[in-house]
Amino acid sequence: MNSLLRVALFLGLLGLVFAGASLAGAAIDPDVDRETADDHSSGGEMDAHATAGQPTVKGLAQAEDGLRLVIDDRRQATESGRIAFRIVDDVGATVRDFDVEHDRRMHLIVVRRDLSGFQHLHPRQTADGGWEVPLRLAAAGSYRLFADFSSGGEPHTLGIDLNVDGPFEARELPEPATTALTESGYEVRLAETPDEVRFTVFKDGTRVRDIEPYLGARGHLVALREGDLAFLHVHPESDASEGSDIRFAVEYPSKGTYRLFLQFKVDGRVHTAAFTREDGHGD
Ligand SMILES: [Cu+2]
Repeated sequence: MNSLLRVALFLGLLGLVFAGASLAGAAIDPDVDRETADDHSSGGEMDAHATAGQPTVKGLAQAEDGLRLVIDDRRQATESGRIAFRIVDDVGATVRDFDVEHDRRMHLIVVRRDLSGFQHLHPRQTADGGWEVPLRLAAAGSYRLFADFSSGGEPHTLGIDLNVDGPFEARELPEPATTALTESGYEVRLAETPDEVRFTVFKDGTRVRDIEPYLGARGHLVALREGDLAFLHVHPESDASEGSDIRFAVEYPSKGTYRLFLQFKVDGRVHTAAFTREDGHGD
């Protein structure tokens, strides 16, 4: 036997050993594969279940579902005290048709990214389909603007940032509390169940019962998640038989810290009460 043949035989044997090993492996692997596949599928089901059970959030994107929020002139927005913006479709054409939602066709929510300086505005539609409204941004910083509207029967909340130059000092988020005072001196108390947030209004220690309709409900609530300013789905409870309570269905999409901005109307004026809530019922 020459050395070349010996090498060839050795390689051949080596090949047989490997083939045998992989055959043995193949005989065992199907079980392993099946187990792995089972794991994956059950994991997938769990994920799908969790996703289906999770309330979705809005307002994290500037463009969604073929619609995009565009600020016409950023400099004008920060310097002239007036903002003009529009919703454009995927070919850049200005969307003109909006549905009435909460009594209006367009709601503009403005808040600095540290969750201070909340504003809720109702812009006027211009002849070209855009929107404009006076906007005063008193302090420097990065602001989040939410255009909340419905078009073609589909509700949308698009978010965009707007920066105001100048020295900026972030405001620390107030501690979680179940009582808040409006600038106008109304005290609002919050009570919460897993499905519902309930607000009761007091003035000088007396319960205020004559709350006027505001935006087609007993109040308006905006709930934002600290950290990414995710905009929560909130539904006013239509049942007004409770008299002075203002109720909403709120589902927290995750654990975390949230800022709730309640607006209600008394004596023809809109009042805002803000609450910090920690660790929603997300699980
Ligand atoms: Cu509004």
